[in-house]
Amino acid sequence: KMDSAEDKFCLREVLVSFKSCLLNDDKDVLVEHYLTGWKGLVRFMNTLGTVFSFVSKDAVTKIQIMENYLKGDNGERYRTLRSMVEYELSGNLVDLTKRSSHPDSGCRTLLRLHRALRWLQLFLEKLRTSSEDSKTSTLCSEAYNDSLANYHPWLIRKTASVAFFALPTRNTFFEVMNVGSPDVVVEMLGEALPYVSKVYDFTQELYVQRNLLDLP
Ligand code: 1PZ
Repeated sequence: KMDSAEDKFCLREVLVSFKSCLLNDDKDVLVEHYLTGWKGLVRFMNTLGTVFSFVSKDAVTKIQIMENYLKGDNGERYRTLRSMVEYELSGNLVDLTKRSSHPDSGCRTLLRLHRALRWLQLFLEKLRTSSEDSKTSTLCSEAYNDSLANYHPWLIRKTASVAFFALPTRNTFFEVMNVGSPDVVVEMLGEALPYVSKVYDFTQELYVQRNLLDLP
């Protein structure tokens, strides 16, 4: 079937990846689909302009690190978050206090994406419940200050807060999502965000249990 909308970017599909990565009654997460979701988010971010390329570059680097583990000799151990954590911890493959022999463990790399997912969750929830005249830069920096900013040094916080002013208006933002009218976007977010929350909550719980939330 010919469908020109098919190859066009759509945020709905991206958020659906976060639904499809949930396994075993939300008690595990498939790494491959988690990364598919992230690649979609990066694509979306790149449509917002070059100002955000310093953000997407870091996300791409981290996605790449995780994909290399998946493709590597021990790829099977990286199939789900639970098995990755189990494998890396039991093999002493995680730097717990200082980056040294395992500076780019799957656990610490995924933690960075996990913290960023919290930002995304907060930001999209703010967008969903915002009024038409809300400023995206304000919503974005509020979400950032309540999440990622706590882990970033001053220079990155400063750069991020300047970049937020380059964000398009709420309406333009909704248009680039390529989902439909603002009403439809709001509805889609209401359906899809619970899946992002489930993925976030599972990961958070796993990291709390194994005491991994402060990995350097
Ligand atoms: C839609 C507008 C996009 C706004 C994005 C808001 C987040 C701004 C964050 C800017 C930080 C990017 C610079 C890289 C920072 C890294 O030092 C940290 C820590 O990694 P380490 O140095 O320890 O290896 N990286 C991160 O915190 C991961 C940041 C990923 C950001 C992805 C944002 C997701 C955007 C989705 C857009 C829909």
